[in-house]
Amino acid sequence: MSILIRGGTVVNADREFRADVLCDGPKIVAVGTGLEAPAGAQIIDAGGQYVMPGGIDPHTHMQFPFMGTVTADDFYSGTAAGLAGGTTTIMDFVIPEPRQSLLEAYRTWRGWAEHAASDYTFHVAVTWWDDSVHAEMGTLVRECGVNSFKHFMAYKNAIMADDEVLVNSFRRALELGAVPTVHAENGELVFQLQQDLLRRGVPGPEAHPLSRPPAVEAEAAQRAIAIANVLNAPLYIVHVSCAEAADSIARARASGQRVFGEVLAGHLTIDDSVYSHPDFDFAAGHVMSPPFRSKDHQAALWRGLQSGNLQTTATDHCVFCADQKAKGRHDFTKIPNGCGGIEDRLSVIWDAGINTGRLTPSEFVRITSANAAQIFNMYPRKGAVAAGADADLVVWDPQGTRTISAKTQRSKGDFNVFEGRTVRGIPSHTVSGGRLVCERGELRAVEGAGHYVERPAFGAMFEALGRSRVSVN
Ligand code: URQ
Ligand code: ZN
Ligand code: ZN
Repeated sequence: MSILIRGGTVVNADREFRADVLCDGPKIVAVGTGLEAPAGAQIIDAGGQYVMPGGIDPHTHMQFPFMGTVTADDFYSGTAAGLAGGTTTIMDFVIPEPRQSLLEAYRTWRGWAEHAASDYTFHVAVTWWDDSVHAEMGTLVRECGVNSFKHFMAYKNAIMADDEVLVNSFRRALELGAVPTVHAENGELVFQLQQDLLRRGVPGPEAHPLSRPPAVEAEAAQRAIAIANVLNAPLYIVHVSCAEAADSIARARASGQRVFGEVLAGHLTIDDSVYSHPDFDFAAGHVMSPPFRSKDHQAALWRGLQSGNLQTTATDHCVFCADQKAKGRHDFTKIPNGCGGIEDRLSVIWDAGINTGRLTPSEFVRITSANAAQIFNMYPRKGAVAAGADADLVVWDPQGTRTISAKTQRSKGDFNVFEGRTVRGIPSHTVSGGRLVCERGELRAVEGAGHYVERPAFGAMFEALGRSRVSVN
């Protein structure tokens, strides 16, 4: 089956140009002007619209067992929601329990993900350390197409990685040509601040941001950067939410360190006033970590994206419904942490980034797909509109509008942090793996149609980093 997208403006990370795009089966086979439609081809009229690489969300949690419950979106509903919003690839997380085999957890997540409607790939979390973890990281990289490992510096008594784990795992990742990534919050400080707040009689969701102030994130981000610097390892910091962490990344990059930062659509557009809302369900619906911050921090995150010091945008799609959030009604530390957004990320960032003049369309493509594809070694298979790339595309109507609401979303969540926001700039068509899966809001996602994306280890860049380590020593 072929699809010809005719008459649009193709937007890649490097430039915009007028061209038709021809897809044959799962691949783009031609990008150029005046392309002929093969017999039987489906034709999409992209006149007045942009044709961009489908979004890559580098940070999601589908069907994730966390804080005594499981996220509401499974791999089918979550990826279907993504397709509706123009996201065609997710990077989810395999998160082993402490002492659990990484390979066993990886196989479990692979099984769950067979239901995905879009392509998917996995970061694997390192939550503990011994020789078997060292060995299994090697197997994951060499045999399973995993080239990134995640470390949670928060969530004490659960999945938190201490400095011993960080140092061992960063060192091993470098040796293997894989990218270490971190959730940067000082888990000990969070734990102690939480206990202080409960003791002082502040058990509601308004205590959540008080237990995780920017300094707690800043310390962990700086520590991870320092560890990576000593080892000469690259580093990717997920959901950077505060100016201090963004500044640390900018400083490290200015000194030649290979550090990357990810920003969430929510952190760019929602501020911390949500936690003082009197309605528990509303405030708890926004409980995620790091928390939403004040507007000054939002401005710093936008500056980071504009300057190129922060490279990717994500959602951390991790959906819990009101009955799940209610577990923490009398103790905010028991509110499952996480919010949704996979269906809304592209529109929210387009509306707040392009319509305000902060970003150009090419910069939009960089931060919503191309940079993630490059950092995690999927480029140009993903993140580019080019012959030979996967036929994962979004036809973007810059004048189309939509008002976001939990009532109309595809996600199984019953809450939406962007509720009531009217965005201008929406997908008119989403093509995933060469199939038209969403047309003007009509979703035709197919359970199980997505494929696992193997991501090879890095070679040259890491060899160079290794050499510079030898010369430093
Ligand atoms: O920390 C994360 O990334 C996960 C566990 C989701 N929850 C969250 O609050 N961000
Ligand atoms: Zn996190
Ligand atoms: Zn997360």
